[in-house]
Formats: sequence, C-alpha cells, structure tokens
Amino acid sequence: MTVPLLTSLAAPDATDRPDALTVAGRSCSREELLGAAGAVASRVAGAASVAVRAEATPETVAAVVGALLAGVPVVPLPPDAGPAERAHILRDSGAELVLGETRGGRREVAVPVDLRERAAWSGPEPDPKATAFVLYTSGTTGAPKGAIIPRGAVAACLDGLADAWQWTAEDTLVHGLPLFHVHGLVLGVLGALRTGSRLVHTGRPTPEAYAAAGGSLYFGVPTVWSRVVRDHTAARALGGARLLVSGSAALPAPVFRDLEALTGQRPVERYGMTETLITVSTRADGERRQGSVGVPLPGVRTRVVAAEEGGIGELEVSGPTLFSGYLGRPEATAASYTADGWFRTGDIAAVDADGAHRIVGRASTDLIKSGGYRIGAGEVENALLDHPAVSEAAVVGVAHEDLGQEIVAYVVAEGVSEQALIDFVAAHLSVHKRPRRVRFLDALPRNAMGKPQKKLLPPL
Ligand code: MLC
Ligand code: AMP
Repeated sequence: MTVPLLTSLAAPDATDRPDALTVAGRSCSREELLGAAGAVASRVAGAASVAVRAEATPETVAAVVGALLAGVPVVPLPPDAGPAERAHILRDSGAELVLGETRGGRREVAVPVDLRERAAWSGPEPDPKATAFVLYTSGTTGAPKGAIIPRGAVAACLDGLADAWQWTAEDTLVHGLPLFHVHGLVLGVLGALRTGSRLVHTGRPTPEAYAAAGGSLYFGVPTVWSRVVRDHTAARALGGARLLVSGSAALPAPVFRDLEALTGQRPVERYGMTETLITVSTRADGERRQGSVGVPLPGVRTRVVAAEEGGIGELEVSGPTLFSGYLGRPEATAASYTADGWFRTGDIAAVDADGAHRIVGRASTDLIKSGGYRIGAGEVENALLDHPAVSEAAVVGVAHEDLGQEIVAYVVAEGVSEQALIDFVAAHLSVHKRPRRVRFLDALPRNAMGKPQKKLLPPL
C-alpha cells in the first residue's frame, strides 16, 4: 500500500491539538483541517487539475490538502497576480476550478472552501508518480512555465529534510512565506503535515511576528533574516529556537554573522529550485559554515561541471526530488537535462573537500532573485513593452542590501512617469515582479546585430 503523502493527517491522534495549524492568526486542529479538506476533496475529485488562490489563510491549506487527498494536481495562483499572469497560469495549466474564490471568471468555476465543513474522504492514496503540483516559475525569457512536481518528489524531499534537520512532531515550525512557491507551500505547509509538527504561519514574515511565535524551527528567505538581525529584540527572542533555516537565495555573510551574534546559533542554509525541490542542505548535526549550503539530501546526487577538478562550474543534480518536466513544453524540458539525464540548475557552484557545496552565482543574469522570488528579466520586459508609452525595455537585477537583488528597468519611453511604469508592472504581472527603479534612456545600447547589450547599460 502507498504511504500517505500527508502522514500526520492519515491518523489524527493524541498529539492533535486545537492549534495544530495556525495561519495568519486563525487556528484549527488536524482533525478539523482533515474534515474541511475532505469536503473539498469530494467537490474536486475527478478534475484534471485545480487552481488555488494561495492567500495566506487556513482555507488555502484546506484547499491544497483537499485536492491532494483526491489526487487532483494543484496549481497555486499568487493572490496578487495581475490579469495577464493569472490568465496565463489558468490557460496554460488548463485548471478547470479555482478553489478559494466565490466568483467564477469567464472560463473557470469558483469553488468556495469552508473551514467549518466536515466530510470524511475515503479515496485510495494516489500513486507517487501522480502529479502533486504544477508550480509556475520564471525562465530567462517569456511567460512562466509550469513545473510538474510528482507526489513522490515531495515525499522524498520532505523525508530528506526531516532527516537532515531532525525535524519531528515535537517541533513547532514558524514562517510567514507565500503559499504559492516551494519554500512556503511544499516545505512550509506539507512539511509540517508530513512530519506532524505544529505550524504557525505568521501571515507576513516580519521580525516581530517571528519573535512572538515561540517556535523551534524557523524558515526564512535571506531578506527575512536580514530584517530580523536589524531588530535586535526580535533576533534575541529567537535564541531558544532549535534551528533557523535560510534558503531561496544566498544568505549574505554579515547576516549569517549577526544571526550568530544575536541568537547564539549559526543558521542552517539549504539550496533548491522549483524544478528540483530542495536537493542540498546543511545538516542539523553538521558543520554550519558561512557560505555553505551543505551536502546532498539522501538519494540526491550532484556534480559540478568545471574546467578543472575542484573548480567552479555549473551544478547538475539527479535524484528522487526532481520534477517530471514543464507542462506542455517538451523542448524546454529536454533542454533542461544533459544527454546523460542530469538536471542543469543554471547555478554556479563549488564543492569543498568535505563535500559541502557553495553556490557562487548564476549562469544567466536574466534570472533575477529579489526577496527570494525568482523573476525572469524577459517577462518584466514584455510587460513594460505592453505599455503604450514604452518602445524599448531592458531589465536587470542590481545588488541590493535588503532584497539581494532589486529589479531595475531601463526603458525608452515618451510621456510616462517612473511610478506609472512600476504600478503598471505590479498590476499586470504581480507586485513582487515590479521594477523598484526605472531609468529612462534615449536608446538601449545594442551590438552590430541590433541585440541589446545589458553589460553596456549606464550605471544607476
Ligand atoms: C508596494 N505594494 C504595492 C506596490 N508597491 N502594491 C501595488 N502596487 C505597487 N506598485 C505593496 C504590496 O502589495 C505589499 O502589500 C507591500 O506593498 C509590500 O510589498 P513589497 O515591498 O513587495 O514587499 P517586501 O517588503 O519587499 O517583501 C519582502 C519579502 C518578500 C521578503 C516579505 O519578498 C517575500 O515574501 N519573499 C519570499 C519569496 C519566496 O517565498 N521565495 C521562495 C521561492 S521557492 P501588503 O498589503 O501585502 O503588505 C525557492 C526554492 C527554494 O526559491 O530554494 O526555496
Ligand atoms: P526558485 O525556482 O524560485 O525556487 O529559485 C531557485 C533558485 O534560487 C536557484 O536556482 C538558486 O539560484 C537560488 N537559490 C535557492 N537557494 C539558494 C541558496 N541557499 N543559496 C543561493 N541561491 C539559492
């Protein structure tokens, strides 16, 4: 028999409690969650896939769990997605139902989710090869692609992390990350439901909320940790936690150092991608070295394709946590693998003599990481070009103390303000994809072939 993906829900027991799950201040027990999710499962059973408007609420968790119980692939929708991004995700995924909404659009059927409902779900556990999620993620150009994540990959990743972090039902996990990406949803929600740990989602990942939550295990993107260390009172309040985990982008050295000074413990860094889930992590009982993301999870293999042995090069990975391809894009899927079946991460890495991995950069500057979000330069450029006043656009990521990188747009445009263009992208795509600064040029620097030369853009 297949082991249930959400192990702790399979048999609610004596460890259940009224606040087993808290999201943005509202709590429920695992038994209540299972009842509400059961009602969702019976409504969506048989659908090819369902979209979930992924606001940080307990209803979102019930919607995701309900669809997973019924074996229906979940397509998380960023709640702030503008019309273009939302339409793309719904069209491209073919999701028929949108959970968590009460009003249907032209094509989709809205399905309400009610935490007070109770229904038992008795369907069989779906096959580990079945799709758990289709997660939309940006490439260097074009619209986001849907990464197909099998249930077995989720299970392998979460079991690997439970092993690496000694993560058990005794833990209380705290974070406030968005529920439409791997970090906040797969690790941050399903991880708690698989290990049986209590979950406190703080709604927003603010230092004050983290300090007040009293957890044993904390997740954050580097921007969250950089804000925590600026709030000394909040940082000191985390001193009693068992493990502070950072991921989704490189943790700056000063933030690592300040976290150790203020909390008395070094953070644990782990590395992953939407397409691979988490593949490499520092272990709770291993050495926590600044700049190191640790060792491969159980079953994961890595190799660095470098010019010389021990040198830096592109990181390639293989193993049970990998996606099964981009939805409807066989060429893009094929291009993401080497001929001998390794996934090309696009990240530049080095492996130390003791096997610890360091991520030192990205092969393409057109993939931007801002606040831990992955944003394709091409997608923002296309959005800007949709504005009638813009004739040319080039988007880059510029080093930024708080966000890691900030999105900066260089445009050729007539009669439009910087703020109007920022708001246009925020409304069209989603808020975190907006440029933080716009620079107006007479023309973009181009080479003899007419191709824009981002390296020749003037400094800010
Ligand atoms: C600002 N706002 C606007 C706006 N400008 N709204 C509309 N139009 C505009 N022009 C509003 C926003 O709606 C929001 O409102 C508020 O301003 C703050 O937005 P922000 O400035 O963008 O937030 P910021 O403070 O920069 O956010 C920092 C952050 C966030 C760390 C909280 O970047 C974040 O949550 N990052 C996590 C990303 C993540 O989970 N990545 C994991 C990917 S998976 P309001 O009302 O909402 O406050 C992965 C795999 C792995 O990478 O390895 O983990
Ligand atoms: P995403 O698809 O949003 O999950 O983004 C994946 C990318 O985030 C990876 O390809 C890396 O570039 C980056 N990333 C994730 N974790 C880390 C980390 N610990 N250190 C450096 N970069 C990271």
